[in-house]
Amino acid sequence: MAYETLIVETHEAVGLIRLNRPQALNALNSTVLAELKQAYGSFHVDETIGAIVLTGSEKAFAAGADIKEMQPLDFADVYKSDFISGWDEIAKARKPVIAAVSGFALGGGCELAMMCDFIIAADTAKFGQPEITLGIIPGMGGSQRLTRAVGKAKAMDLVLTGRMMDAAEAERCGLVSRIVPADKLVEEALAAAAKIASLSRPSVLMAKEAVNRALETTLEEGLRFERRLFHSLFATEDQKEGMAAFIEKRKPVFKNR
Ligand code: CO8
Repeated sequence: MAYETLIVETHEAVGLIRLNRPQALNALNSTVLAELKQAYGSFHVDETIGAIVLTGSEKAFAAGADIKEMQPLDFADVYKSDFISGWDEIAKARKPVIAAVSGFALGGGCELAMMCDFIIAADTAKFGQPEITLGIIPGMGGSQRLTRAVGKAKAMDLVLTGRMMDAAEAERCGLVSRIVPADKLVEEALAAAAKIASLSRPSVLMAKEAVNRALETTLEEGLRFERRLFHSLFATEDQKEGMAAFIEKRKPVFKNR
């Protein structure tokens, strides 16, 4: 399928999505959302795809929601259409999604990166929630996911001042999992995604569910949830294969069942 705002490719078992609105630093508008839903949907039904990488350009992952699209809207417009709620579908992707961030990840761009399972940052990356400078606040989860990721002090600093932080600060405070040279960003993200895609799909999906549950529940409930998932994986052929392969000193051949 041809996309207007995305470049979508497959690299063996990995789906690669590049945001592609260079004239607007990949600002997120309704077309980007509709096309991202389409691209995610096609990768999710494709059994050969085990993980997804979402990236932008060298200059910008995404410089936020499209301010030109939002500027004329009034309260009734955004309330009646439940503006932004469509992004929840992107956050609920079942297959693992890695954000590969180079350049600006601001406002909705930072929030989109945080909807992914983890963020690999180029050394040029800049993160921020500058909505306050526009007379609004983060609306795609910035006040919630950022606070969970980096804690109250750093989140308040970023959300109240609208300042940007560089990749090193983002790594120090736990927003990004690793920093790589800008010219190696997509290669490193694809390699991480390929590793994930090579593993047993049920265990990958359950690992993602278990980690996400940690943000939603008590320790006791989270531990119970983890244990039940752990037990259930002993019903898979891949658990037998993975452990047999270890004992026999060979590579496992997973069947994703
Ligand atoms: N929306 C629309 N257009 C944008 C955006 C944006 N967020 N960001 C950049 N652009 C456009 C510029 O208008 C410019 O277009 P033109 O050449 O036609 O004037 C082009 O991209 C290049 O931008 P600049 O010339 O400004 O490039 P610079 O390198 O000088 O500056 C910056 C780069 C610092 C990133 C600057 O562009 C900037 O500050 N951008 C806005 C950042 C921002 O405020 N983001 C938050 C937006 S609000 C938001 O995200 C709310 C999220 C919740 C709602 C989600 C709904 C989807």
